[in-house]
Amino acid sequence: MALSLDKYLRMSKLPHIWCPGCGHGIITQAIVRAIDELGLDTDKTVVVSGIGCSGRAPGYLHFDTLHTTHGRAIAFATGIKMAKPELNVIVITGDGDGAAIGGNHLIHAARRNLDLTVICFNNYIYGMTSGQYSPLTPQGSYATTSPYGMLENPFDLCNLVIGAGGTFAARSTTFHARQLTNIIKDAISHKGFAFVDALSQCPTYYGRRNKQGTPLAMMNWFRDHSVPVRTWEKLGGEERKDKFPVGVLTQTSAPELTAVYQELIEKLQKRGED
Ligand SMILES: Cc1ncc(C[n+]2csc(CCOP(=O)(O)OP(=O)(O)O)c2C)c(N)n1
Ligand code: SF4
Ligand SMILES: [Mg+2]
Repeated sequence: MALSLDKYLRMSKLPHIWCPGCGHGIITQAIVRAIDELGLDTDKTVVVSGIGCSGRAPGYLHFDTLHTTHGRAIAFATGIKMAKPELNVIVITGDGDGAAIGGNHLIHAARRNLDLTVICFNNYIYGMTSGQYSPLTPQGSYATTSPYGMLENPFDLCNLVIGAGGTFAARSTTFHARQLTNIIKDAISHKGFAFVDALSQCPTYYGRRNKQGTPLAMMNWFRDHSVPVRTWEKLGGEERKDKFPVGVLTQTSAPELTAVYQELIEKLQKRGED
């Protein structure tokens, strides 16, 4: 379906500065399509980012947007949502921004079940600063800071969010653009903390250093290593090796922070304690 570009994009900011073949534009498009298909009011939708190539996305989006400091997008988004719960607040973060320097904000927003939609543009690497490893870099992968292969275990960010109390967690990739759009729609519609691990290719740093070939080859790698979540649940340990699940991993219901906070305000006002 054709999108009204003027409605959603700041045309004066184009052309974008992402490298040719970067996956971040595909995820940005999926976000715009999700917003369009849900019919969200653009004046009631705020997009917040930290710093990184991922953090460039809100600059191109024609909403109220905040480009905040590295790792602090969720902190700013928390303030917006607590002050104006009626707004749709979407956070765009990177694997470095959201899992390293901003990891603490992520787990606490999940614990609070605050009604945010957090989309992690996960390219397994610090793209903007030329390819250092992140907490999501797969073990054995090469980065400027892991020239002999990454020694550490990566986080599974969906499982981390679920463990911390988030009530929606899902994963998709730039190969699965239609699925990604649907998942983002579900995440935005979810009442509570919603997290989307959106795998993205960084051909310039991750792909080149790990000899993954063209951007298309990187997307085909996502196709060949992903398993729909229902199939994943039936696989044994050995069958899961080198694979990852895509789809909605969890969606549960629990009290949401702004709603609980509003209830408290009303209760205290009734008692005359405002
Ligand atoms: C406080 C602070 N520390 C470090 C940096 C440098 N820095 C900018 S972007 C970035 C990492 C970006 O990686 P990621 O979040 O994965 O986003 P990507 O560029 O891969 O999309 C870092 C370390 C900064 N801008 N501010
Ligand atoms: S460095 Fe990587 S993440 Fe950044 S714009 Fe280029 S391809 Fe995309
Ligand atoms: Mg990154």
